[in-house]
Amino acid sequence: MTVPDHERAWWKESVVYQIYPRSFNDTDGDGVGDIPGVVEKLDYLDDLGVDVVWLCPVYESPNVDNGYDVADYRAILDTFGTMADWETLLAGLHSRGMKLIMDLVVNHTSDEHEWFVDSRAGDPEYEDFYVWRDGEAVPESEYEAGLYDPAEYGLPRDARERPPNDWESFFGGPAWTWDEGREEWYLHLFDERQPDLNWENADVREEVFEMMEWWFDKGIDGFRMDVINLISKPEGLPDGEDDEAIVRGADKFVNGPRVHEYVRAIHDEAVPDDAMTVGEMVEMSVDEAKRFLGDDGDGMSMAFNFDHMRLDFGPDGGRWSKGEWSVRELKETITRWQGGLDGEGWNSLYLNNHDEPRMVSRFGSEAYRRESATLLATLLYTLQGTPYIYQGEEIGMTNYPFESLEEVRDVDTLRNVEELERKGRFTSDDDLLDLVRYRSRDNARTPMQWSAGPTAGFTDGEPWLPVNPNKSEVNVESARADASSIWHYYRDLIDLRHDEDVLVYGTYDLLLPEHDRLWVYTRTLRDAEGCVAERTLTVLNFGSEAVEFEPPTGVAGEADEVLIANYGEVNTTVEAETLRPWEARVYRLR
Ligand code: TEU
Repeated sequence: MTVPDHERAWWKESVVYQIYPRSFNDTDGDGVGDIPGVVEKLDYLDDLGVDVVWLCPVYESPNVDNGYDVADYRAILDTFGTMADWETLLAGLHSRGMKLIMDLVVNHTSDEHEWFVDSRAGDPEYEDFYVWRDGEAVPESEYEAGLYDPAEYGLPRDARERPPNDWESFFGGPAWTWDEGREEWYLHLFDERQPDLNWENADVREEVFEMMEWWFDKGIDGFRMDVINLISKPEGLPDGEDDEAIVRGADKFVNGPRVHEYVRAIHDEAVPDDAMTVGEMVEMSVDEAKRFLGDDGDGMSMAFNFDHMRLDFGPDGGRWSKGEWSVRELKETITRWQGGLDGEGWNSLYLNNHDEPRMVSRFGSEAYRRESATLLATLLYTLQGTPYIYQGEEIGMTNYPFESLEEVRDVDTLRNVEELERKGRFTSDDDLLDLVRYRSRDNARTPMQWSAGPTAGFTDGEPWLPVNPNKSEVNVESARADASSIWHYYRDLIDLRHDEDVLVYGTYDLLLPEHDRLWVYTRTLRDAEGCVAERTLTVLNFGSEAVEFEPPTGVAGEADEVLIANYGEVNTTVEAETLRPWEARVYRLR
């Protein structure tokens, strides 16, 4: 056995499929996906070969942020179905040998959660469940000099008060909202209808642990933990100091002083040993991530980091401007995480999700849709870590050609664009729409394309977001009928991953680091004596032009088998060759 038992884990050997239920499959014709819709597609998921489903929030919610604003953690949203439907889903997954992880959103709740309703009303039991503070008085002179505008904080004209600190919300504008009733401000790192819980309060922690145990008792296999490294806020809530921070104040509330204590307590108190947890980690470095993961960490199985999602941020460093990314940078970033966590943690491998544009449109090429989608997949499935498929990725779905802001539902897009318009950032409507088409989270949220039918087979009603006009070309039905499709390539990659320990556990080593188009690396498993037991080579031509590949020493002339390739039959020896646009190959080395 090349991989020691203590290093093995079911979640390392799994492929995860992420479902955004609102957009997956609608069975009752209201235009919104539902849980019976997921149940209907269980055989589909099984055929694809995935092991785990991550279900985005399905809890009771007013849907200001599509379920990331939870009003009741133990109830299923009506639109999505009933608890009985959810139980059918879990049983259906388990009977097919698949597992289910749920979304844990506990940095904040909805303002409709009864804890907040009671907190707002000043009920002594819940008073302290959220982060309430007095504001800062503003001298009349500042108002007169035009340096202070109460309207900016939604306050009446005669107000002379600003929020307790200068933190900003991820969705634009101040992270504080004034509450008339309590005459205090409350903190919200996201929308004003998503107040942040006060983790300093032991009762809050206890409530969260109990709720998690309740779901584990129902039989779930793990949690994806939403923005989990934001839960600890520093004492005194100091102003932000870093002008380059992703939002003002992030240098203070990211990885706050008690974050490890809390995350460890979550795992000690509420997570069974064999469960899987994946933390969504905003602004996380490799070294910080190690403290959450691995044998000496806080108990978390793996982490999503955002480093590669920042490469195309604009010149001002922000998400809501557009910059250029390069293959070199992407390579360097991923390589840093591959090397950094090897033996000390575990990576989550993803290039898109419900918050990010579609990976083909962003990192690949819509003109070479099949080739680039399969190349990107080859990358994800031959790196160390657990690969995640975001619904529709397996058929190469692309961004949506938004024609107007009216087609957008996403609170993040709408609020941020409003804020940028206020600051006069756009030169024209086209300029604005360009950015929306590039960045909006709704790119990922348009309905899943099952067929070429009128609503892509998603619903019998009016879909809540428009269906991508490319549905006649890009859909599950036609992809499954075509043996050379992206869908079939995914299935082959997933099989390969299940068959080859080296692709799961092997160490990653980058070759040709200076090359600005080719991404070439080996994965190596060693036996107990340290001798190479298994080795693979991945060669990717990351671009739309043909490129000469000169194999480096050590791999030239090697190989006896091609494990997978996205242009069909290729030479089984590694030799100098011209690689075609977006060509990807994986060899087994001798
Ligand atoms: O996302 C947190 C997050 O930091 C981003 O990916 C976010 O979408 C973006 O930066 C917006 O500023 C998580 C969820 O995945 C997202 O859907 C939620 O909106 C957010 O938390 C709040 O719960």
